[in-house]
Amino acid sequence: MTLSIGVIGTGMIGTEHIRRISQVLSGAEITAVTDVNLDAAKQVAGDLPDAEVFDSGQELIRSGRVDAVLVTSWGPTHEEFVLASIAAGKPVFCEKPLATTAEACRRIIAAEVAAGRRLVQVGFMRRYDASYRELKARIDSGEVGAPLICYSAHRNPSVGESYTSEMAIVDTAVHDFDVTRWLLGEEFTAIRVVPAKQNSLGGGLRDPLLMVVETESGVLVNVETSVNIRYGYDIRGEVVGESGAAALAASSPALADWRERFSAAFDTEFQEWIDTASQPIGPSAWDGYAATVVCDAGVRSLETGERVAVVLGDKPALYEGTPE
Ligand code: NAD
Ligand code: NAI
Ligand code: ISE
Repeated sequence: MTLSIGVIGTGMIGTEHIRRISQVLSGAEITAVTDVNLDAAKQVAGDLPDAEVFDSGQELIRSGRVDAVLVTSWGPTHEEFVLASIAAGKPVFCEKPLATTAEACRRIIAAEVAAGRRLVQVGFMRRYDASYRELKARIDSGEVGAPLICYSAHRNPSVGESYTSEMAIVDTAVHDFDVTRWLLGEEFTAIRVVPAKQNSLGGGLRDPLLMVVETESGVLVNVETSVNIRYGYDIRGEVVGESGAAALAASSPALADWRERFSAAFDTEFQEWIDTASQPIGPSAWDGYAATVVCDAGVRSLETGERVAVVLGDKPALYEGTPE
């Protein structure tokens, strides 16, 4: 059966995912699109064989032509569309972040728990990247012994004018929080964010940032965000254990952006979602919530210079088993 997908947000990543679903992957078609910029949505629909343009995300979600929803609008709109999809009983794939505050994520979790089944998947595509999967297999095999320290560098060559210092945490490092939490299989308990000497190419942003995140067993995760480091898009990771160390393969030469680095991961992520949308097995609303709680604490740490506790509360039974 072909899955009919409605897409909310036909910007940069929305059009990228529409291309991959309609041209690269199998088992799904794009039957509906919308964007606050309706002209952008119409233009995208014009290139598709059978996609209807809707005036709003809410109308798209209600449509009988939509089996499943893909949310690729900007972060502050995610909560509204994810909640409406749950209310309609439709699977929803939401690009990161699940929502921009922990409170909003809790409302999503409450709605999904009340629905009694998983409907939400969050776009943490690094878990689908071959080099991250290999690193996790090496850690899980015991090759490096018990993990003690983890390094995660997240470098972008440049960012847009609307990018703020806080976005290095909530928009960029959110990936590092999710993937290291998944690699280690542990929740975080505290974070401290320290601005480094300012990159003069960054137009006044507090960039780069160094973050030290603590896990419940005491592992330290050191995250670096550098979002104006002109040489390219570069993602690095290493786990140091009691008896060894294991690292991601470096991209050489450095790449242009996330599209190039994670294209294959996005393909794997979306093929799995298409195949399992009615009972999703990828990153859950709890995973989205856990990452956003760390982001909230990180922003407070950046503001105050203090170490800030990360407090998640109880995990509903619906999400047992995550992080894997
Ligand atoms: P973008 O600004 O290019 O696109 C967002 C689109 O959403 C725009 O076209 C905008 O008009 C539309 N939009 C905003 N509010 C809307 C609403 N209420 N209803 C319908 N459409 C609405 O942004 P982007 O770079 O494509 O990012 C979108 C999302 O994808 C963000 O959540 C971002 O964090 C995420 N993202 C993830 C990755 C990744 O590596 N996984 C990479 C880039 C972006
Ligand atoms: P974008 O700004 O290019 O696109 C967002 C689109 O959403 C715009 O076209 C905008 O008009 C539309 N939009 C905003 N509000 C809307 C609303 N209420 N209803 C309908 N449309 C609305 O942004 P981009 O870069 O595509 O990012 C979108 C999302 O994807 C973000 O959540 C971002 O974090 C995420 N993202 C994830 C990446 C990843 O690596 N997984 C990479 C890039 C983005
Ligand atoms: C963007 O939204 C992403 O998600 C990319 O993966 C990340 O590298 C970039 O910093 C974000 O702005």
